[in-house]
Amino acid sequence: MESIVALATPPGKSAIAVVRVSGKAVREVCKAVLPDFKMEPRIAKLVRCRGVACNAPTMDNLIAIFFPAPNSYTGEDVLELFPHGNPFIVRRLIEEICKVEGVRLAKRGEFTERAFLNGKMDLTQAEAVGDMLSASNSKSLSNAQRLLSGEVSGEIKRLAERVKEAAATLELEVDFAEDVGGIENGELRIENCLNEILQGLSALKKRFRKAGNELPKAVLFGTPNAGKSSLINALVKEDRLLVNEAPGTTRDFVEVPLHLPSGDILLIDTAGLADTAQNEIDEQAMQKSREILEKANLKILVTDISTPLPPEFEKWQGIANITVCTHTDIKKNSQLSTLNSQLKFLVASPKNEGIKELREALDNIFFPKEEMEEAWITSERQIACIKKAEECVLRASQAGAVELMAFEIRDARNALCSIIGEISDESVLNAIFSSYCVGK
Ligand SMILES: Nc1nc2c(ncn2[C@@H]2O[C@H](COP(=O)(O)OP(=O)(O)OP(=O)(O)O)[C@@H](O)[C@H]2O)c(=O)[nH]1
Ligand SMILES: [Mg+2]
Repeated sequence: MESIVALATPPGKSAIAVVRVSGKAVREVCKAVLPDFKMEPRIAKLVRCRGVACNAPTMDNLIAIFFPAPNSYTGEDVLELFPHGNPFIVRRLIEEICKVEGVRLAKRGEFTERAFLNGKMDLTQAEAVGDMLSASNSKSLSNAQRLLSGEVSGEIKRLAERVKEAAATLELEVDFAEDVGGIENGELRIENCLNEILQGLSALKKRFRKAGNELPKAVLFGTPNAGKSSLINALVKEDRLLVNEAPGTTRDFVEVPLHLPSGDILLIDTAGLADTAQNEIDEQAMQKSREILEKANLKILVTDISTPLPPEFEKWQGIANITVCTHTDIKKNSQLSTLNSQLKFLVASPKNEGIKELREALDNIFFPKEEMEEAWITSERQIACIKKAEECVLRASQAGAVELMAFEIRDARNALCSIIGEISDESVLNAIFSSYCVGK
């Protein structure tokens, strides 16, 4: 098998970059580009990297770590190099490495694919690597770690084992039936066994939660000049958005990431809404605001409490999840008592008043602190296999003929084994690993 090389960090300038090499040619690579490297296993060494092509004695001084097979990420010899994060150095380094015979650029996810093929992890764990890279809050991260540690694959293996036992029980029943000259299907002990498996599968099916690659959206809406953009600036602690005393400052909706203690969300600023539009652009801007509001995970009504409430206020409160009253530094208006929203916050954005409390509330709303009892399953592929296994077991339990039953049980086991990759076909592996980045 060819050896592979790739940049494991994002392209571009950075303090350091990480270049990974995996495969049999690692020793040759070291000879070619790191002439002074002694290749002591798992010890980071600062070494000279030779600039072969331009005849320079040194291209960079970098940190190198050698992980001999099988104790490496891929299970093969692995070399990890940490050059300066200069795209020119990185490109040259990779070019030099590719000149070594038997080395080529890695495909997307190929390091993890090799880890799977070499038995370093099963397929549910390999898929969890993707979750680890995309988790944007502490709960998804902790779930990805649980999947990576093999929590779900352990359960799948136990169920697959039960299905295997069911098949063995079925054989015994058949032998017994032949000995005593036939038994009623209803009397087969296998029924209990299948019911137990069905319960297990149905419980697993309920644990599906799509791993959201998109950040949850909180959309701010309200009248022009209510203080929506100022509020976002205060929340993200940066003058990120244009703020002005003239109404109608924000036209297009703008997305701003907000980093909360338990995870990231997107704040979306919108053009102010009014009963009637002043002109066509106004109308288009408001239409955009309404459209984006439809897609919100949380609708935040922003209202200037120092001015009379707008006529649409009651209607807006009906659709809002929380209400934020701005301008409380100017006048804490008696209108406050007419706000019936349970979730109501008072802020004065330019003075940063009430902002900390609102951040904490958003953190609790988006990332409630409930305990996670079981790791949830994030892969649609795994759920499809669980459903298939369930259908097979159901058909087995309803099959009259024993041969048919045995056939369905075998299919159920195959479906379970394909979840963890004990059975896998190339197209499934391609679909999984090609979604990863190069170098992972
Ligand atoms: N005193 C005070 N002024 C505020 C507060 N919030 C916003 N402002 C001011 O109100 C004006 C309008 O604020 P913006 O944040 O631009 O309001 P907006 O809702 O984004 O307005 P549009 O983009 O036009 O819809 C600016 O002059 C802000 O400085 C507040 O809590 N207290
Ligand atoms: Mg604005």
